[in-house]
Order: sequence, then C-alpha cells, then structure tokens
Amino acid sequence: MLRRILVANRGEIALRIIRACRELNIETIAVYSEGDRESLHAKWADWAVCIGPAASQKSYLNAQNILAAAVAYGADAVHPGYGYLSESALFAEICEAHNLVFIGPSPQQIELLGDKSRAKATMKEAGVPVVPGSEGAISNEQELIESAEEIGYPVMIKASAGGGGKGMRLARDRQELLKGFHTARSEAAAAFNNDAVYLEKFIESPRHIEVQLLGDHHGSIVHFGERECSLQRRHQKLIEECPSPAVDEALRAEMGRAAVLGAQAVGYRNAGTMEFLLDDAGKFYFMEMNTRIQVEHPVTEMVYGIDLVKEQIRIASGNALGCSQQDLVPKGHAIECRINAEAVRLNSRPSPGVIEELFVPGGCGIRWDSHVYQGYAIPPYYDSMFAKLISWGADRAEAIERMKRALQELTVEGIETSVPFHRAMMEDARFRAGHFSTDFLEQWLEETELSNKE
Ligand code: MV4
Repeated sequence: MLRRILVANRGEIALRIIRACRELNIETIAVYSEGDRESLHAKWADWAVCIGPAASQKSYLNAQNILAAAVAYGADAVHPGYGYLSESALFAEICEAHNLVFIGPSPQQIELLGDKSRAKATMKEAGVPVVPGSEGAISNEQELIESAEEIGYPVMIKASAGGGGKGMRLARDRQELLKGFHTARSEAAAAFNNDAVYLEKFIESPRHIEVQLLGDHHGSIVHFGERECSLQRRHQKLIEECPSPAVDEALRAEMGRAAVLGAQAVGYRNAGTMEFLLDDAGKFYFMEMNTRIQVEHPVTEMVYGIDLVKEQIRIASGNALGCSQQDLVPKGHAIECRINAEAVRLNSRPSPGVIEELFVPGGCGIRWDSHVYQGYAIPPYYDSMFAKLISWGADRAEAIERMKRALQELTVEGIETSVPFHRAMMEDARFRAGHFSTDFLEQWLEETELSNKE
C-alpha cells in the first residue's frame, strides 16, 4: 500500500483526499498557494508546503514546485484531484519519471482520451454508440461542406482538443457552417494550441448523463451506474444526482455495458467517467471520457456505498478491485448542490470574501464536503465553489425533501451564494418531476426572472 501521498490540489477536493488517506493510515502532504494558507486542506494534512503565489499558474499548475515538494517530503505518490494537473499526460509522465505513482490512468491513456476526436474514433471502433459525424478532423472547406451535407443540418463543430464546450459552434446551414468553422478553429488554436475541429449531428435538448468507472491494474473494469448532470449553466454544473430520473434499470445496464466496453478497449485503469448525451428517444451517444475523479463523485458514493477516492488509492497501490459487477447494487437516490460564492441570479457574479457566519446542516442522510469554516475568507483567485451539500434518500422524493430541509438549516453570511438558487430549484415542479434537459436551467433562469432581479 502507498504510504505518503502528496495532494496536488486545493479546497474541498484536497480535503476529501486527505480524509480518505487518514482512514487508510496514509500520510499526506498538502500543497498550498499564498492565497490558501488558511484553508482546511493546508491545516489538516500531516505536512503543508507553500508552492507559490496565489495565481494558479504559479502554484497549483506549477509542476516543478509540486514535484520538488513531493521529492523533498518523501512522497511515494501524487493525487491530482480534479482540474489543474489532473488531466496532464506530461505531469503524469514526470511523476513516473521521479518514481512517484500518479493516482490516475497512464500518461498514454490521458493523452488518447484528451484528444476528443481520437477518443471518439476509438470508442466507435470498440462498439460504443457515438454521435454520427465526420471521421476524424476536418482539414478544409470542401471536406467540411461535404461532411455536413452527409450528416445533415444542424451540425455541431467541435474542437478536437476541446471538451467542456470550449471551441464549440452550432451550424444550421452552410453559411453558419463556414463562419463557425473559422471561429471554432481560431478559438481552438488560441485555447489549446491545436486548431483541429470535427463535425457532429446536433442532438436537440439532450440530457447529460455520465457513467462512473473503476478499473484496476489487472484488467478488471466495473461501472457504478450513471449521474444526471443536465442542470448546467454555461457548462458549469450546479446540481447533479444519482441515479438519473431518465434512466431505468435496463438502460443503466446498457449504458454501463457500453462504458465498460469502451474502457476495456483502452485498457483503462483507475477512476474514470464516460460522458454521454441521451436524446428524448432514449438513445445515448458517447461524448468524451474524463480521466479523473469528478466534483460530483459523492452522489455515486452515497448510492453505491463506496468510497471512490479510497478505491483510487487502492488501485494505484496495485490492489485488485474488491468487487465484481453483480455486487454493485444501487440503493436510493442522492443529490448534490454546488455551493458557490456567486450570485446565481446576477449572472453568476463572483462574491469572494469573509464568511461572517456559517452554520453547516447535518442530520440523517446529509453530507457536507468543504474546506471552509466561519471566519474563513474565500479568496478571489479560484473557482467559486466552496462546498458541496449532498443528500441521500430512499427515493428521489425523499432526497429532495432532505435537501430542502438541509438548505433551510444552512446559513452562510457575509458573501452571496448559490443557496437561494438551490432553495428555489428544490421547489420547482419540473425539477421535482425530473423532466428536464441541458436546456432547462438557462431557460428557467430567464423565465423566473432571477437573472436580472435582486
Ligand atoms: C453536443 C450537444 C448536442 N449535439 N453535441 C457541451 C459540452 C461538450 N462536452 C459537448 N456539449 C454538447 N455537445 C452534439 N452533437 C450539446 C452539448 C451541450 C451540452 C452538453 C452537456 C451538458 C450541457 C450542454 C449544454 C449545451 C450544449
């Protein structure tokens, strides 16, 4: 088993990893920026090392400083969390070159799955359903027009190196196609230093459904059902749940089988997530595979009764998976509300500052994952999420009622937060009925006129 892990991240996920290590009797080294001295992740690790100024580029993305800390403090592994260096094949490779176990898949797997059009081709080859589209990247206008006509309008133009909606354009006709091709390419070139784009059939009002996977170093891969992630604004998720209200047992088995098949095709190891679009006819299509632990992993943990971060560490230690697919039976329903330091009603305006008063909810079926405490100052330099509130219930209705109750108990004073938004959503008839797609949230914010008021 690994003995000492450097946690190459900040905030709630760094603390989440430290907690898992404690339970496994593994020592932890936290890294923090000058903007994060007072964060619980820096206080609760066995050691804490300052790795640079507040700016992420100079600290949490500074691979040299992080590796120097790992070597100096005698780490035998690095857990990258999510974001930052978690999907950097180069960072994973440098860790390995320093005899540090990178807690994640191999650099080759990260690289392959990071190229979205290559990943798609690989999954298609493996028999995973993919959105109809161009075979690989589009190199010129003639190829572009021919491909779009073959697929049929409307089409999506996507950046090969993209993901998360960056460099993406919708085209309803040839004119939009040509315009979108050039803007998508220059956007992709600027953002990823790679201007390759590909085409896909546009799926109207899909749901975003993702399947949680774990693979060990011995060739076993299992899935932990799906998460419903359709409630997003500008590709920022706000609420996630497990299971999806749109997925029944038969579809879950089918999507799970497809996800495992795809992961097997690349010899996948450690935790991963396969993202799908689900259309209103119940057909699903592979979109991309994330090679990291995700923000929303707790809802899967609550429903499947596992600790995914501990499993990541056990897998990286070389242990075989302790479970087979038939042991994994979902129980009940879990919902996660992201608690952000932002005014959702005011176009998600950031609201960093001191938490003057904090009361954290508890009671049956409630979980709180956060690195903050009363008196803590949320720094302005990072993502606005500072806590995750998770509820579990015997069914979806109970999970919603528990979340409502917990949101009533929760008090955060001194900053603006997403709490009022979550309280309103728990009362919304369409949310409660489970009838929504990726279009829902932005429409809802407009219709309820929350966007411009307050
Ligand atoms: C799509 C799509 C419709 N059709 N692809 C957005 C993020 C990126 N990973 C892929 N995305 C989409 N791809 C086709 N062919 C609609 C979206 C999309 C979306 C997907 C998931 C969650 C929220 C979304 C919001 C807008 C668009």
